[in-house]
Amino acid sequence: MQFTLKRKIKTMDNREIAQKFYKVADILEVLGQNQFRVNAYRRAAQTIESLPEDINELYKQNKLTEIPGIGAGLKEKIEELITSAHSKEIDDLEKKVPIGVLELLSIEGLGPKKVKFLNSKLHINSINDLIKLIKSHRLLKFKGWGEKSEINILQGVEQYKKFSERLPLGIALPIAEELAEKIKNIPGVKRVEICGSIRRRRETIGDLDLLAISAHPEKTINSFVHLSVIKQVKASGPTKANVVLKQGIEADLRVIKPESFGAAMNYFTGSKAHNIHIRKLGQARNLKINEYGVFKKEKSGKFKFLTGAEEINVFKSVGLSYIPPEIREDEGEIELAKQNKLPRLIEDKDIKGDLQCHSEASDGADSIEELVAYAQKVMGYKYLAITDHTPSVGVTHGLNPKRVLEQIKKIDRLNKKLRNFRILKGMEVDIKADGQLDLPDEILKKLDVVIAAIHTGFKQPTEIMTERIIKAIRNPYVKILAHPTGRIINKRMPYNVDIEKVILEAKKLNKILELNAYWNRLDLNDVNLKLVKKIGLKNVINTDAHARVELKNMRYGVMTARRGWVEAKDVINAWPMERLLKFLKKT
Ligand code: DGT
Ligand code: CA
Ligand code: CA
Ligand code: ZN
Repeated sequence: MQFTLKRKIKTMDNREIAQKFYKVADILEVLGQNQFRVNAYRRAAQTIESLPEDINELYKQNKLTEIPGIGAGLKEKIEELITSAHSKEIDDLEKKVPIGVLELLSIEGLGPKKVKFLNSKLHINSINDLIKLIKSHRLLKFKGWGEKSEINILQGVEQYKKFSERLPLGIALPIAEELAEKIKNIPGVKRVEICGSIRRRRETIGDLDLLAISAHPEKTINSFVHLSVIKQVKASGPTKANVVLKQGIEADLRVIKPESFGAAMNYFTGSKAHNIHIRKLGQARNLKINEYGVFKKEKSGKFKFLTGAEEINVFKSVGLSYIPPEIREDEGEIELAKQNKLPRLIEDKDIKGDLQCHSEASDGADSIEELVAYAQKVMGYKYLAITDHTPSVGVTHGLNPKRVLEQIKKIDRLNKKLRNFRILKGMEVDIKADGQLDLPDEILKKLDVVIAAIHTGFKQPTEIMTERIIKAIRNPYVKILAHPTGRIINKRMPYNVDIEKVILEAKKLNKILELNAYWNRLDLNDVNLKLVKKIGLKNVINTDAHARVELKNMRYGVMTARRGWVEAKDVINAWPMERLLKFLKKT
């Protein structure tokens, strides 16, 4: 018998190719190239990012040009990237614009035109150059730049620095999951768990904390630090290592003895405040609790090992019921666990449908049929609301009344053919600057679910913005306010809105504030969700998917809901459809 050894060539996956294309679009834009070409790259990147299939498979089946927006030129680039991880033309482009210049694009308020000006006229090549320039006030000599721009740029720089320290959960979690898989494949490894802020599902992540059980700790650490995803090894010992990953985030791996694994999981999951509180409860019972286990202080003064293999026993040792990681923040969970009164947090399997997604009728990538098939077969849902945009949302090809009526007919037709599933007729109607809705009431009243949302005029002062939103949700047909604060994690602050006032008003009107599950929105956040819970308002968790695969973002919504102490009974899309429809009619 003969074995052939195939050398593994590094190829790029969907996400990596999409990122490359986004970068090319930025470079072309800074170079002042044809906007059409810039858009082609950016659209291709978006499409590839949300493709349900592995682009490497499409390549093998010679189907790349079947991807919307991929012509011969882009196909060639993708082929080069897949087969060699490089493309001559892209490499050359990257040499023309230093990485520091592209970084300037991440600063709010600095678009490609301004960056091009700063780079070509003033030789600004990095954020540090930019700060020096502002401090010298040389910029004031140029037309179009004033003291206001100086202040804005400095604020933008501060914000960018703050943002770049932590990764959004939606980026960090897939990285951690892939890394954990790789560690599991190291010979001798028996178990791997992701702990730290990721396990608590915080919306941004500082570093990854991984724990493992292994038959050969030292060998395992040695294999770990040699994984191809690791860029730099900062520290490495016989049972632990601290590394920097290719994606820029740090990771700690600790190999733990099986008898201590549960205690270590508890310790390294945190939060620190929660840990300190648990340890104090232990002290009151003469127990020492640390990452090795729970120990009892004996009369001799020595400590005797009691337990450590199972995490739940750490809680039991201090008289608590098991506390889910998402709420371990020392914000009252320990007191409730003592009385066995913790909320029953919502789970993925509780979700029965999704009430916000976009079809190709507006700016989505897929047809209603494709979205529905995915919702039914992959997500296991009973219903899906199609909620396309309305015309006043600039580039989304929003639906005017005539097209809404056509879409309603289409959905009625599709529903006749479906079994055990219903498509709900919806719209995400834009709230204009004055609080008016972008569709007339006689159209809205024909829909099963109307969602209102802000898409423009983000800079209004608090009072005006708050009134604008409240005016919109007073419309009797509007049931849900989408992404209520408008924040984009690590990119855009919430708009100026008195969200507490909106929450109180929603309560009066019996309207619902969405928890938007799109990975970089998570809006409402955990803090606001707790406020919603406190005043007894219901929730809805929607993905706002613009392609069928994005329906999978639901898990980030559920994670955030759990952090906000949300229970399934309060989430309207965790209800059976009949109850949901009754509720929507009544509000
Ligand atoms: P991050 O990485 O900033 O997103 O947040 P964490 O929570 O993952 O924090 P990290 O990586 O510094 O530490 C992981 C866990 O280890 C943390 O959640 C609790 C535990 N821990 C770290 N330092 C201390 C400490 O000084 N005391 C106690 N009790 N626990 C600690
Ligand atoms: Ca961490
Ligand atoms: Ca850490
Ligand atoms: Zn959209």
